[in-house]
Amino acid sequence: MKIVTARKILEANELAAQRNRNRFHAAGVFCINLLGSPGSGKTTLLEALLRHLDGPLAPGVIEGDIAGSVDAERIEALGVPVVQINTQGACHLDAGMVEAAVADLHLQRLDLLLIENVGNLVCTAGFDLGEQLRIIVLSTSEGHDKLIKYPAIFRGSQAVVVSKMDLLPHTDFDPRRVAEGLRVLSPEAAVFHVSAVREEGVAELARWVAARASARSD
Ligand SMILES: Nc1nc2c(ncn2[C@@H]2O[C@H](COP(=O)(O)OP(=O)(O)O)[C@@H](O)[C@H]2O)c(=O)[nH]1
Ligand SMILES: [Mg+2]
Repeated sequence: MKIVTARKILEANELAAQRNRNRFHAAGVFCINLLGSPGSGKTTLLEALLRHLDGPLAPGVIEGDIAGSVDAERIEALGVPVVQINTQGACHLDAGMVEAAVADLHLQRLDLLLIENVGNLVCTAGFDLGEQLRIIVLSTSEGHDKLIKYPAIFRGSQAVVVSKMDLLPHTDFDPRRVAEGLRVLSPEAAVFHVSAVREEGVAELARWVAARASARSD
């Protein structure tokens, strides 16, 4: 019987992530891993962000889902190159899946690659995809206690988008608790308060993403 340990899987992932990083670097592509719970608003945020990134940055998207292609269809409708990964049950993307998907994108034509990970706050945290930046989307309807319950994913993120701010008056979500949690888990993380449906806070996030992307390519 052959037993493959989690350590070996993670080592293989790290090698694939490094290959992805090298390819992104060679092609001048800035890569973002977008994380969050199912339904936190990742795709809606991506759509809004893509509408605001109408400057010189050419974007491409990888959509990660267990099954289906509804999110990729939403991105395709915006005229943005997109590849859908179906993980067929796996609760996270890994670097090998991204490596395979990238083969279907013309990396040389892109400046920015946005990867929407599978909706999950646990498994996604442990798999480097070769990205330069992790952004986590936390919606006001999920509760501010998620930083206490899922610290690893917040510890590894450089930005938190508090989404669905339009719903704030209908919830007990306290944005100050997010700031408090981040002071411990990721003090340097940027925080954005966004309502994608009202297009509020999106321009600020788009400017920050564009600045980070161009800083890396200088
Ligand atoms: N009220 C409100 N609803 C939102 C917002 N963003 C997304 N939603 C809704 O939340 C649900 C899940 O959104 P989606 O973007 O598909 O989430 P994902 O599963 O994280 O990609 C959909 O019904 C969206 O219309 C927002 O800013 N405000
Ligand atoms: Mg989605």
